Amino acid sequence: MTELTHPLATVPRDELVARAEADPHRPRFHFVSPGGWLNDPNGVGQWNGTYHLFYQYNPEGAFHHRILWGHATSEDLVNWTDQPVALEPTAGPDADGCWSGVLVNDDGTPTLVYSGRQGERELPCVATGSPDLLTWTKFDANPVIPGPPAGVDITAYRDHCVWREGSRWRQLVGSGIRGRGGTAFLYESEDLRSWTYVGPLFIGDASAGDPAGTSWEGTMWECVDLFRAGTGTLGDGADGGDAQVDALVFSAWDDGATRHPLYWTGRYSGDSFTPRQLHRLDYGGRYFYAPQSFADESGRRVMFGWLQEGRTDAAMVEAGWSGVMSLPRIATLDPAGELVFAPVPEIESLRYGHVRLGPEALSGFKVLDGVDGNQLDLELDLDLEPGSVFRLGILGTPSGTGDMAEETVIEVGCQAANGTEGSYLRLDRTRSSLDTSVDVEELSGPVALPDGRLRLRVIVDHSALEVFANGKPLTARAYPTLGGGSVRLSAVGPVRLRQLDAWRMEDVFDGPRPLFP
Ligand code: DQQ
Repeated sequence: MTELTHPLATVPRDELVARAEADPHRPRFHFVSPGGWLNDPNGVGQWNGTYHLFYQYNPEGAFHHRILWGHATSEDLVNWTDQPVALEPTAGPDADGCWSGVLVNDDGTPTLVYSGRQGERELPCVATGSPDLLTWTKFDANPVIPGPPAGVDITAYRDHCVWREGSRWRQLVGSGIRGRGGTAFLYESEDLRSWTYVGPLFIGDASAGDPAGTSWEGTMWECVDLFRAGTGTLGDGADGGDAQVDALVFSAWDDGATRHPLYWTGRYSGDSFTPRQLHRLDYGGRYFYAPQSFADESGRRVMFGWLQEGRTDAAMVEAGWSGVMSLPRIATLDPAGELVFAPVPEIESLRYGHVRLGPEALSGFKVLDGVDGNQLDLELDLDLEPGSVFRLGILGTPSGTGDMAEETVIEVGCQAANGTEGSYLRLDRTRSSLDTSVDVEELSGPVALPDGRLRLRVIVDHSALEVFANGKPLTARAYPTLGGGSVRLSAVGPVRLRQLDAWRMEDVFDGPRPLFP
């Protein structure tokens, strides 16, 4: 049990769970692994009513190495039951890791398509499941695609999006073409095992934009996810607002650096995707990485993402755990042809201790009596006049001299009369933590505030933060050291609070969970 095989496995396995559970930064109503490392959501879906969440998992310690597929199931997307590890490396094409992939329904047979890693290579592999999806058998002739397309100089090649189209299967594999940009290679198959290369669905342009910028496409696209986003505008005004809009989601990667999730809106038709507009998926950048989505049985587009850590590798290893799964969020298309998000309403079942405030004009600082803690769900409805700024301070601890020793601040500014031009959402973490080793980079992005109206949703779960400003998400992490949970509102310029609703949130796990259920 305590056998250590990797240089970073400095915490004995039988101590990981206890350490993880004792960590004040560990979320209590987001899904986290029992201990050790978690990264991408995989194989997300609903099967005979039950939701399945597989995830990249290293139970050896809180570092990325020899990845297995952890597995959890849920009846409500809120409470999760750990299931046995679904996939683990074995001699052959996945000897060094079972990397990201998807779950599909092959005429009643649950089937996983994933990236097997051997040495430095990742290749597509297949496994089939028992009817309850708990036992998985790898296809005996993996990999199902022997290598990347011949004659193309690629930066990397992995991760899958697989769907049924007419009588055939189609598959995208994320990649990048050196000197050009990220891409998704399109394949076709009749049986999920024998694949014909069709061509690149669409090739991005890594020379476009600032490589340091928040919309840079990267040199490789990880975790490509193509879906029908809805009916709306493709952004050129000529479509009358009722065009079919498809979304191609990817995580921009460059030379080992996980940058940020982006998506193209456009039109998938035939063998290609005609892109129209590139958008940021989440203003938290790498804090909502490698998202994967599915249409549930009621037709909702449900997305999960991986909340990376903002503390040092050594701090993660010491903590015994790393990585948080986002709350499942529903993606819809707004009238401007962009995706907007909201946590699934099922999450509201965890709420208790309701406090309501408003209406009132805000000026100066207002500490919210009766609303504090580090497991909160806050809903605010506000009117901002042009030039005004609204701030919400969370996870705060007063310094004793009237100031705050620690506080994480969510800020929304209304910059123009119509509320659209220049208006923004910003997360200020400069005073989040007295621990100087944690990430405090500012995160921000544009938010339209039609007529100055802002609906703000803020979910606080210890170090995990999910903010939605008029549906635009900003996901991040914060690591306050003083344990404070005060909530403060403040305004510069005219800001009116129509209503604030606040709840505390229950835990979703009863206590320590075994690393190998
Ligand atoms: N993580 C996986 C890869 C994917 C990356 C490996 C994204 O398959 O490209 O754990 O975070």
